[in-house]
Amino acid sequence: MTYEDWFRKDRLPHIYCAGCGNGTIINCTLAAIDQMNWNKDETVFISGIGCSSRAPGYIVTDSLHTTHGRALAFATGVKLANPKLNVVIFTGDGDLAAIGGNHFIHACRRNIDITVICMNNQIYGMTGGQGSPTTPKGCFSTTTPYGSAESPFDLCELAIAAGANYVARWTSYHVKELEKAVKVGLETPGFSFIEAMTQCPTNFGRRNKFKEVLDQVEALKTHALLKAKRDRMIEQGENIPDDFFIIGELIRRNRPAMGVKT
Ligand SMILES: Cc1ncc(C[n+]2csc(CCOP(=O)(O)OP(=O)(O)O)c2C)c(N)n1
Repeated sequence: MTYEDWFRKDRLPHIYCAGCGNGTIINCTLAAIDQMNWNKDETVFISGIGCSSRAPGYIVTDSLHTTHGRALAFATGVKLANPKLNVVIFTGDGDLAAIGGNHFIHACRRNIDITVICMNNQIYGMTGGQGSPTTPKGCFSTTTPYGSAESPFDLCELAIAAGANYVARWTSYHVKELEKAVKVGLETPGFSFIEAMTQCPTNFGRRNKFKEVLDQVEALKTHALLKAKRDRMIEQGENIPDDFFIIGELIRRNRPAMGVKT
């Protein structure tokens, strides 16, 4: 497990709650990065603000822990100033899609050669559980005490529509698939977006009737529908329940990209 070399052990203990899925996603990302044979001096991790955005602090390379929602603006600057660098972003659903939403669509449109890992726990974790743009309809948060009345964003569909070259979604349950998807994202020139659905037992689970951490992981597993199966169901005219989400590689293409190594 050579990817342990990437951990900054002097920063432990970490801030994550017991049962949080973020560590799993960081592990999957580092396992993928470790297979790239990248030089640590040429690899930069960038994040905004949130629990998920604390991830770069636990990694030995240089990193930028920036302002809320602005990870992609900083990452764009870093990559365009020095295209030789490998730039990886950790972000949360609030950081990326609420305050950072505009940066997200434009980074996809520009198709900057960076890889974004979004830990989607469907809530603002760090600030105590406010609803985010991905909080599912009917779910409880401090700002939706009667259940969210809004339709959530599908972050992957957004990234595809805005122009990203590579888009995939997995969960903290699907560790092998997630690791592989991150690796393909790292290898694909242009903007790569990997959404990792994850459990937040403290702020989402407690409010949404998940008594145990595993109940929430189980829900991620049972509500995840493989893209190929979804396509078959549509062909056969079957209904896809509203509370299901699609997992798998959702797009891989070769649009003109910016900041690609020459
Ligand atoms: C300009 C600004 N507005 C609001 C905040 C407060 N704030 C910090 S983290 C956060 C939300 C984090 O949610 P998310 O990005 O989903 O990450 P998580 O903590 O769930 O991983 C907010 C609103 C801030 N730091 N800066």
